[in-house]
Amino acid sequence: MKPPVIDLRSDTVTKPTPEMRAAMAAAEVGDDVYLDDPTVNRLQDRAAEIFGKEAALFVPSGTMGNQIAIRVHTEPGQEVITEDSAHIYEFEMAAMAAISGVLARPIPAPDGILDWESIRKAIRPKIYYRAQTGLIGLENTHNMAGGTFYTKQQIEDICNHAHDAGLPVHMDGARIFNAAVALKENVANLVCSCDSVMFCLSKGLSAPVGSMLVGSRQFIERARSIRKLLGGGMRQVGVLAAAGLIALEIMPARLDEDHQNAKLLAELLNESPQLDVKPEKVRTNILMVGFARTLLDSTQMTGRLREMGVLVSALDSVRMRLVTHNDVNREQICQAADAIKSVIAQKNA
Ligand code: TLP
Repeated sequence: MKPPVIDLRSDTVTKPTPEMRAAMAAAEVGDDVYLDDPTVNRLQDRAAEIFGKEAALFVPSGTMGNQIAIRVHTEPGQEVITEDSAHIYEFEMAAMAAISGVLARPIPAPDGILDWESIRKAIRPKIYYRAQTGLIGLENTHNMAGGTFYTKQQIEDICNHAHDAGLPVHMDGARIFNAAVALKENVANLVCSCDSVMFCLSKGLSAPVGSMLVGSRQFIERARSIRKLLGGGMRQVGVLAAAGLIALEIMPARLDEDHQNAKLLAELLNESPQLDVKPEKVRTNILMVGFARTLLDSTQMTGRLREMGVLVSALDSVRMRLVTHNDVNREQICQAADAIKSVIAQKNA
């Protein structure tokens, strides 16, 4: 029998747990466009409560959640300040231009973590013929920087200054629970100064589908109508919300295991002098690995690993991303590290 594939491409690959499947089968449902789905309503109430915000909205994807937030916070012709490898800028098509008529104003930041000084310099002067800054977008954890995170103080500093300047702050918190767990911080405290937060149920929390937007009641009311405009008004979606409730209530408590696995993987790979890994920077579940010195390109690296049953994501020709999650255990992490080392050894031979 072939051993199971070890899929480290992303935590989006997680399958619903047996508890989720049972809850999905038993879910009470109704038409959510009429606000009649009791399970969706329960999920939204719990998300608002856990995040310490007035209201929440279930959305089909993280991308839709972020884009709804941008649309609600901005006017066409404005700019959104983001870090220059942020998901809203790099991986959501040019959705903010297509849907909201705004431009991204990307600025680089060490480890993907912005500070007020760099944001302040990117804010446009209030002159009528200049595009106006409409929103600041932060990402916690930061995906492309390797799961780095903002602390509560860093977020608060940016938000306080932004609010003084009359600007809202949206948090792309696709993996906000990973940040909260790594920081040993309550998630509501972590984001209390943000005007809106999107977080994903479908990544490390293992739900099959869905993300949440949280914010003020007024923000969520507007978000609900933009969701409908985008075709995201769902009907008996309590079957998904039931899995989402388990993701929200139960799954954050186990994320530390993923963080430990990512650290272990980083340490094992760091034993190879031909790989660039920084174990000290691995604090959550994402690990970036440079392999230029192996003289393998990413097609060779990912292809050979695939043949050995290990899936990884190529970032460019000499870097790959490995993400740990609920469907990969410690033993499989060791097997994946062995597979990567043996691909390098074959090349050297
Ligand atoms: N990230 C995916 C890919 O799109 C890169 C992944 O495999 O990591 N914000 C952040 C920070 C994300 O990492 C993602 C997905 C999203 C938003 C979008 O979520 P979905 O995929 O639900 O639209």
